Amino acid sequence: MESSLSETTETITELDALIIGAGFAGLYQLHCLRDKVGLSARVLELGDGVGGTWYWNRYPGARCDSESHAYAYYFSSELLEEWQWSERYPGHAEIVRYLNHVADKFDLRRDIQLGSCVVSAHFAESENRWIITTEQGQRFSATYLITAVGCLSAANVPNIPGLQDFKGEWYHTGLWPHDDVDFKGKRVGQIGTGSTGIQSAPVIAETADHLTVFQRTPNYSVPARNHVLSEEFKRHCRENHEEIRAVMHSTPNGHAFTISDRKVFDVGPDERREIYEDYWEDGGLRFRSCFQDLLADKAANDTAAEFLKSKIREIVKDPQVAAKLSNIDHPYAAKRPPIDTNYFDTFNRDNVSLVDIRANPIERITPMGVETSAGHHELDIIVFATGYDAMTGPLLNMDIRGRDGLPLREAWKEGPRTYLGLTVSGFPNMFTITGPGSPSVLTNMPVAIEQHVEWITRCIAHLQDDGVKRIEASAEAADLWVGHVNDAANATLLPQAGHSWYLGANIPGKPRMFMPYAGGMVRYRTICDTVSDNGFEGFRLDEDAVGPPKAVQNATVGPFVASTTTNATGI
Ligand code: N01
Repeated sequence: MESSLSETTETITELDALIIGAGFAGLYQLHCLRDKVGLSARVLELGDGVGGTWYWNRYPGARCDSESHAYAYYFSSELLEEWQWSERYPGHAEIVRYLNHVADKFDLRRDIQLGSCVVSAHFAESENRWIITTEQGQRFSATYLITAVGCLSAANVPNIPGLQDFKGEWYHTGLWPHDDVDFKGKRVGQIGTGSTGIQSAPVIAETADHLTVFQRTPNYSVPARNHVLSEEFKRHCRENHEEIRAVMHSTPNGHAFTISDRKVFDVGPDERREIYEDYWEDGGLRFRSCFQDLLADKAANDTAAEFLKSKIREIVKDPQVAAKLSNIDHPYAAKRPPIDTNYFDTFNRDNVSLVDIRANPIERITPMGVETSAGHHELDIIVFATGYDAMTGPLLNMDIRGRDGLPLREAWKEGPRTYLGLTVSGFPNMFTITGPGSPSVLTNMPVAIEQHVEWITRCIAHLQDDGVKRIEASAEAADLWVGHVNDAANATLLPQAGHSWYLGANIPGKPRMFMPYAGGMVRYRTICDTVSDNGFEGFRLDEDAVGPPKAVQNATVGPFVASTTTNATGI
């Protein structure tokens, strides 16, 4: 039931469920809670349109690295049969069109409030409700609070001295203006060479007078080999979506391709090189499916790393530039590996230069450009492709307080602690879609999102049916889960990229802790199902504890984790 209560001076809107964010996660959560469970629900969205990450990430070259036929909701056959993607990888504008289509098709807009920035959410224990306030001065009271804020939505603009005095224009890729930025005739500096920078540099270079790429950490990249989809492939997807979904649900990363059982040293050097060549030609994230032990065995990984470095040296004509680009210090795919369209080729252009800021760090931004320890670069535009305060940033940027007024920031001062990545001890009736401790960014995101949303929906429906007023993860369950998340990461090479955002290492002062769950989507789904099938193990329902969570205790990490995380990927 939704109602507005007039208080002395202010109005508070009462809801069953309040959802923060109108991206893939928030839209589906609204549909499930409103149309399947029958709750009054509302989405508050900061942007002026739906789309979440894709509403903001409109930077040049922004395109999803998941293949389009897998980067979609699979809960509705009708939707799968009526929507057709145009290219192998969907561009940001096409994804925004898709999400708008979903919002219309399921009549979601009437319960989405755009332009609404949530500043606080406090649990009022005496009322057993969440009180949510927005920057615009609105107040809401809800039984359930669901955060659908995305993992990569808190832009990280590095604190480089002098930025405020820069006389040119500057942009962060994750907050790209909706009016196009014109690079024509401009000297552009791009800071950052992660997945985003690798997508944007080739496109910026096409129109800029000059592009200077400031590289701190060189990166691997595999060609995306994007192309327009044939009518035959589109028909295949429409007619076989059950089978495609079955593959996506059987793989650790939620993609629509399977991973070879073969290990790197099962084959000799010549055959291995041929295999790498074939997958390089095929392109995209599939490259990592060629062997199953690339993220489990450093010696195996070294062979892929050397292959990819040799490709950089082949493509880039200037040996000094090639050396800077291929001087990569981490195992392949231990940081989220990018895919690209002409990234390394871009450095063969006359109007592109590479500056190694590992050797010569940026000292400050001046009114006219960027000063490194080796000299000054005059610029008209600076593009920060410097990433995000990932996973925890979007949650901690709101003032969320649980039982006894405990701030989430305090509860997580030594790093995020969740149970299943979906709930936090001390924060009753709150759910975090793709929260830290969930597989999320190590998977094809829509698959993880559908699973999270459906589990939360099942949980809330159970509470409603049984008249349970409050659910809260026990501290013991959260401890077990955090331990399991660490064990799963440590069974892989992922923590060996010491500067990765997976560890929070990109944000000064952020606690170092491997945040996503690296045990694979299949294992994760099984654990979540076991937890709910056993009456929500590890939770307190009202005052009664159900536990301890045997599903987690039994989820040992071993060869399964090592082999199945080989192809962990992000969005
Ligand atoms: O951010 P990043 P991103 N001075 O953090 C550099 C997803 N995604 O936006 O490595 C100088 O990976 C930083 O250097 P270093 C995907 O999950 C998906 O590229 O810290 N440089 C690095 O080079 C991805 O992983 C898609 O040494 C600084 C870069 O900036 C995630 O988003 C597309 C700096 C940041 O790389 C984030 O990717 C794009 C500083 N102070 C992204 N601070 C699709 O699938 C940071 N850097 C569409």
